[in-house]
Amino acid sequence: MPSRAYGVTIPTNSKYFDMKEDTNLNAKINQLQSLSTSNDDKKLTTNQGIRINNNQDTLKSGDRGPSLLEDFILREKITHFDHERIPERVVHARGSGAHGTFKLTKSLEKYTKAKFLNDIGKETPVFVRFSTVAGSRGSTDLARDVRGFAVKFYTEEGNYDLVANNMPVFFIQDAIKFPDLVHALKPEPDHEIPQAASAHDTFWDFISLMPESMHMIMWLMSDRAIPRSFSRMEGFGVHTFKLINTDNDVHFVKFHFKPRLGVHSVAWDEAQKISGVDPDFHRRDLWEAIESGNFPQWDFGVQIISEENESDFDFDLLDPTKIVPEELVPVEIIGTLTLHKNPENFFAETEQVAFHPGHLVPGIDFSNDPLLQGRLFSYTDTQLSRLGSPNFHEIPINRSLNTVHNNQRDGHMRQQIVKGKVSYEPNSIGGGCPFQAMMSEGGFVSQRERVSGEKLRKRNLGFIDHYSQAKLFYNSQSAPEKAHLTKSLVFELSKVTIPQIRKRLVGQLAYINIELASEVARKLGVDLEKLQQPNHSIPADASPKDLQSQEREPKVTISPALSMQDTVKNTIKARKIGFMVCNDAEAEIIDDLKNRIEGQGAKIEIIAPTMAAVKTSNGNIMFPDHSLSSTSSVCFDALLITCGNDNANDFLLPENKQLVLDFVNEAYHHCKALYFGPGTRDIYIDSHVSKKKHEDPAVITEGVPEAADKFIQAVSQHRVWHLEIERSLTV
Ligand code: HDD
Repeated sequence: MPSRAYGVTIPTNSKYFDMKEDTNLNAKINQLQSLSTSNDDKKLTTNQGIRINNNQDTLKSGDRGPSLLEDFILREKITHFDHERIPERVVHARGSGAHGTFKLTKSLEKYTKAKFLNDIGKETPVFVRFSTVAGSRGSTDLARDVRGFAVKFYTEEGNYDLVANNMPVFFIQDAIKFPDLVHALKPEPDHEIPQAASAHDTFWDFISLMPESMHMIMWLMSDRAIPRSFSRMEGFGVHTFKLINTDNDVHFVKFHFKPRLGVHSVAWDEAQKISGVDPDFHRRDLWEAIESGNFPQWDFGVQIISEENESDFDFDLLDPTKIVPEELVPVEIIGTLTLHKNPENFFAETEQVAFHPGHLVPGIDFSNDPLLQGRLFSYTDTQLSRLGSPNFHEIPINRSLNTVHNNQRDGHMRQQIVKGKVSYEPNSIGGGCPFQAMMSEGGFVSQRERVSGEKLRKRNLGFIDHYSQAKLFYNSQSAPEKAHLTKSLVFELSKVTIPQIRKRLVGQLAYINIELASEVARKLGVDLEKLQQPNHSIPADASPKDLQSQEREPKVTISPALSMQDTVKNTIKARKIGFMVCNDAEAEIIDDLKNRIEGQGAKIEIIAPTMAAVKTSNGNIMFPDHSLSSTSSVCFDALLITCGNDNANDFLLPENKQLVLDFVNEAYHHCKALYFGPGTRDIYIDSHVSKKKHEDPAVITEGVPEAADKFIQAVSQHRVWHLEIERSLTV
């Protein structure tokens, strides 16, 4: 039915309404739909359901006032508005979510009784929220930061949350240090600067005194911290968890999400510019990908380790600053995660969703990782202050599909109306209900584990090798990745104002790789030779025997799985390609390129000199998506440019030419694929591209054989990072 607002009729076949037609319903989405409402074709009411006749004028004494206190419509509206904010998350405040489904493709029944991991083909509804960590709710998506990757599985046995990140390790080994880490990372408390950035004194002060962070710092300084999109990031459960089967056998497990589109990142210079041009870059990408049917997908995988093999590694499995290299324990793919539906309402779903690593189902259990153990306290606690009530599980997005039956009662904003007199156990009045479930009925039973030991605050010596895996990560990177990592360390530390902190950090780098440390030292003006670095990783009371135990030879020194260079590069699906077009451009070429590229799942957006319609060579009219001044090359994965003949080339007009050259030059320096179509010779000649000295597979000019295929191939490779230096020398 068409809807009307102020005389404007919005046709029901518009995109807006199309996206509301769900072809991807699942049990959770059905549940949410039964709780949602729409204002279409409805009369305006107060919160008490009374129809409102005039929502534009306050009730006044005479038409020039004063306003009357009795105006309950005004009071209700303003009171509600005054209270419509809730505290943002203390970390991970900036986030974007989507609904989807997890489909099991390989049974894990041998290892776990968790039903959603048993029957091949089983589909479990999920809600996933991606986030940055440091910035506040309105901060940029492109901050250099870890990304949260929190997945709520609405299983038939209750909610299971995998509260993961896009990096497989963490900064600290013990939860007791989390508030210190976060205080150091967040804007400094005196002036609340900087927003969403780790490049400041307090963060690096803390890190330079925290050698256990060095492995995570390698990840954070790599391009993994500036992903191209959420759909091109890996996800990791970080901790070692346990799987338990029906015979109560225990296996350790590490969880992985591997993106079908590969792991790809933008350049740091690009990230900073995107933060200005489109701070919602990742959120927009996720939303648009789902709306256009390019559903983001990940393979879900596990690394399984038997209890007997727990001590086989040169690190402790409980240490969250360590990975289990895939070369030692391969990742077995057991299912697919697909995100296919955007939320209907950001606040109701993405903002109010409450994750918790302690939301478990039978068949999955915690390990004794001290970081995980502390998290188990923190997440419920934070929801109480953020969502304001112990009834946060009743908020629609948090409701389990399994109905909830217990004796918990009352509290702020209680929704469920539980019948009867009984809210205690044991009882006879209620016939003993609700009954405890036996293990065979799906009752959760914690894994039986023998524990003994003195009560003490001490770290196990198996946790004190802080550098081997930092080295493993650095050594596994390709040359361009190493260069980016070095540059970002220089960038971050150049923002540190206290020389002592910079020196301390360079000293830490020297334990990882001396060339890396020397290069960073040189650019910071630190004299590496003069640094006398205490090894902070060794506890003051460690004995010589302890020190020896640190020097265990790592079994793996290079891991190809850690380099983004070795990722998936066979698709242009969901890529966003800018097509710069002006009047008289050859229609045939535009149509051909557009059809081919869009046929492979990428999206073309037309950029014209202005927002005025463009008339192509055959007289057809094209409506631009952007004008030269309303977008930027950093919003696109690649550029195509085509114009009319040189005499009538709008791109060469004085008001446009510099903007066009900026577009082309910037895309070139960010190592993107460029296609120069007919009429672009002058632009090519005047741009930095023409100064290149060698063949460049990602610069395609009209007329070369199979130009379109070559362009598509170049886009699928993401970037020509190996040509970055050559491309920057052409300035
Ligand atoms: Fe955490 C949020 C992931 C350690 C305390 N965390 C939060 C979110 C993610 C993670 C993805 C956002 C969830 C959402 O989208 O709502 N956190 C991690 C990972 C960690 C980790 C992978 C280490 C392996 N976190 C960690 C520790 C503590 C916390 C050690 C405290 C002791 N985390 C929180 C929190 C948050 C949170 C304060 C803020 C908002 C929330 O929980 O719901 O409780």
